[in-house]
Amino acid sequence: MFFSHDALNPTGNGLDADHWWKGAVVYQIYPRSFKDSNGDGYGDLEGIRSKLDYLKGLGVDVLWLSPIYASPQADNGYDISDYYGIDPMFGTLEDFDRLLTDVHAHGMRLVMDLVVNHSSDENPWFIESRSSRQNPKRDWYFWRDPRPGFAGGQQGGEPNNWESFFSGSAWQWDEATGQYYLHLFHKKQPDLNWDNPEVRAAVYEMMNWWLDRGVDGFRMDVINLISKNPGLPDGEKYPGRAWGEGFPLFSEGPHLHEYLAEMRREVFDGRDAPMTVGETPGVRRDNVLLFTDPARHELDMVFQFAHVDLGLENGKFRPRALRPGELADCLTDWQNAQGQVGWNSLYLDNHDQPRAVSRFGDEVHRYASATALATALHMLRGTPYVYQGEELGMTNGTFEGIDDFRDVEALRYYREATQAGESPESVLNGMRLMGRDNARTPVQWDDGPHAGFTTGTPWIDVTSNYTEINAASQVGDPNSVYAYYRALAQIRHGLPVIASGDFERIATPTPAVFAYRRTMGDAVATILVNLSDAPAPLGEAAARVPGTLLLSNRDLPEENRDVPAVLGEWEARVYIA
Ligand code: ISL
Repeated sequence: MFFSHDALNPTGNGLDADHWWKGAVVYQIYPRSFKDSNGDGYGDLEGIRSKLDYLKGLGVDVLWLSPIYASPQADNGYDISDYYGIDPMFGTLEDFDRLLTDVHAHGMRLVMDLVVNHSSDENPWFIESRSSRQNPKRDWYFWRDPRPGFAGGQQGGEPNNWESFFSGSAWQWDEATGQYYLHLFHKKQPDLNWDNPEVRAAVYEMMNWWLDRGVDGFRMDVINLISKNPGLPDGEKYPGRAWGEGFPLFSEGPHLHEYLAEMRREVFDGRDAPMTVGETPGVRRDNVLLFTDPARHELDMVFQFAHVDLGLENGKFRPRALRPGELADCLTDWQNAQGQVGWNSLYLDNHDQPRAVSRFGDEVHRYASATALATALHMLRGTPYVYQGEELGMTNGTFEGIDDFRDVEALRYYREATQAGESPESVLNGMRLMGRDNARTPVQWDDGPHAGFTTGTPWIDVTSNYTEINAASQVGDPNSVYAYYRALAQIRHGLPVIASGDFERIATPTPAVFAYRRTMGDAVATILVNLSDAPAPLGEAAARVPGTLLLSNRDLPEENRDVPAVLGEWEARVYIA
């Protein structure tokens, strides 16, 4: 790589304390797969604490932890049975406090996952709610009688035709009290009824408790789903489909923004600028500023899904190849939707997505494509998120057969698709491409047993390429994916134009090139990335790039640092003026 530190501003990126999160790089930790300290095969809080120097060295500012609360782990912790407790798999509340203190001592912040669209069915709130129809918490969840003319539990008796995200009906029959309850995800994840003010008060109390303990903000799971259309009507029915289209009836419901503004007042106002990021799958572009316009006092930023959902028209596990330029066009549309008013969360990888280098990049040109994608993403306007292992260029997992998969979504899909007659091998292929387990294999720390993740037996197998791809071999290597991510973080910290400048797409002769400009006053950064494995001409764009080379994923001798006529395969360059 080439990186010229000289262009960086020694006094930082110019953001004030209230907007610190705009200049930050967030690192997502999926704790069960990050680092195991006690040999039980699951990552834990002490494991995270042992890697804080590594994370600080990478240049990240914020750690977001996927859920560590007490949980039966039906959906790996996104099913919470005690919002005030740590799951024993991860440690204790004392371990948590120690971790938080150490994170702060390293000059980093810690953000918790907030999962309050639903709880676990083992949460005392739900246990009470389910205990009788008269229970004071009955209305904390959605309980409904069977559809008229049907017996409870009979097929067709579900109160409406909504489908669960993990397939099958979104309703579960409960024999004891003779009603169904709603679960948009797994049946062990009953949806909380946000229209009940007691529910909202209980959630805000819990959030305040964690903030008082010292956490620095929340990532809010499926927060666009918390207000359902009253009456829970049937969704539109399409021929040949078993379930109706429930999504428009439970996403961005009538009270969503009222609740988010209320949460802001009850939890965040008057504090020291905690960070808030909503996970908002399926939110329409035209509506995004309703969440992120600062004047509305709701959220700092949201995760949109359009780019990770590209090519999935035939179903999540039946992806088609993307057209050249499709990813860049989509990212551009969302930059423009946020404009100068809103703020983006920039991500390609997370714990629900296959590895970006395998999906959008090219494992043959692994270093080049991982760094090209990272350049394209991290130089955009918004806050960049790095998912554990992404900074090493970790790839999709190696799953030979069904026994190698762990994810509840994938296992259920396999059962249903094979029962419907699809060949097991073709179902498995879809899972290898798109399954969430791809992101959940252990972080590859070194080339020792189980990649240094655990001294025991890991809960999910390490990917077989760990002897080649691992942190130990990359940290000291100036030409590693890790070193490149560190440079990207330094640029965000040291260049106001990257931290908060405007965005403008630059036209190029081929769709393979993603070219754009960031501007702020007189400062201009120009980003040129070839997102393909073939050389690509820059055309007229090459003549209009001011300044000098700041960063490239190629090791360029001085005579090759001017803007070229053609970008090589997966070549990335950033110029600064
Ligand atoms: O990965 C998905 C299924 O294909 C997404 O639809 C995902 O379920 C959606 O993005 C919501 O994700 C979040 O909430 C889920 C949890 O399983 C995911 O891990 C979490 O990120 C339910 O809490």
